[in-house]
Amino acid sequence: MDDHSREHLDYEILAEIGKGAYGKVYKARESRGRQRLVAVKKMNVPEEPNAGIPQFMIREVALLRKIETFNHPNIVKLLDVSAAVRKQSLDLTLVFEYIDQDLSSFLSAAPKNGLSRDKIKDMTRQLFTGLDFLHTNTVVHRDLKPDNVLVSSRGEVKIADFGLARIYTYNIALTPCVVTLWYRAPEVLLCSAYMSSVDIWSAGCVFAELFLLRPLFRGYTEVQQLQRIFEVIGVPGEEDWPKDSPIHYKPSWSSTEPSTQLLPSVGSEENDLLTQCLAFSPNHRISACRALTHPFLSGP
Ligand code: 0RS
Repeated sequence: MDDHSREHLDYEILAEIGKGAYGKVYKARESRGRQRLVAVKKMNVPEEPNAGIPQFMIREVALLRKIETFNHPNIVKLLDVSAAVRKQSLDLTLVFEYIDQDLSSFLSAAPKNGLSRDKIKDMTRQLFTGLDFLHTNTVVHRDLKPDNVLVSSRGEVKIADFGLARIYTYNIALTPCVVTLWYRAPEVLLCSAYMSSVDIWSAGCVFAELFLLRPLFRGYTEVQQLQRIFEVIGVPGEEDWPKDSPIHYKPSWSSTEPSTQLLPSVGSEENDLLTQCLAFSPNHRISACRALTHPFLSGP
């Protein structure tokens, strides 16, 4: 974690751009050298006095740095990591390249008649390429959404805010902020075991949003979120319900008939890919790697 062979980046904070379970993110400028814009993420982990840096933190940061060595175009670039031990806590600072826009601002600024099919294809392909890379490296994002998908001025799509899941879990009880449920996979809403397929669900929701320019499933409680989902994909059979969920299956949910096409206004290739991303059972959901070979994404 501490790297004596290299100078840590000096930067000047310009503005706070985000706040959450992760701590705070600031827009900043390098003080020396190229004076690039950077995103500085400051995290604070409570610590047992004299316990040192927790093992999980070392592991997660080591994985982030390993991932950085691949220099993947669809992953936000990590420039520097530093840690400082305070009296009762540990301050972790990560410095990333700064990307001009997040996807939610990009979508708000999109033409009202929608994005072109080619633009959607290009952005979705980049999103799945980034996810495939993360999953190949055993990283599950867990909270993919338009706020942490960044869009550069050159049209590059880059995934941010991943790989520190355990540090976040540590902080989550301490952050009273509202978290969005809109991109959450059913198994997460049902408190069942989960894996990389949760990101495919989220990516499917983002994919649909590129067409709709509004979120596909907008629930304000876990139950309401599941209802919004079942209205569109149908109610799963009892055999698909996770056995380990504390929420029991209610056959009465199956009152509504699901739509035959998830997005009635778009083509069959797009709907087919979306259906495979939004399969209720994680085992039936397409992988990022397979999604890239789907006719909608593999074509010209
Ligand atoms: C909700 C409307 C506002 O370059 C932004 C960046 C931005 C970054 C960047 C680079 C690397 C992060 C950000 C990052 C790190 C947690 C994060 C959580 C969410 C997003 C990024 C995270 N909408 C959101 C904030 N916002 C304005 C619109 C911007 C705009 C440009 N460039 N972050 N956020 N990692 N950790």
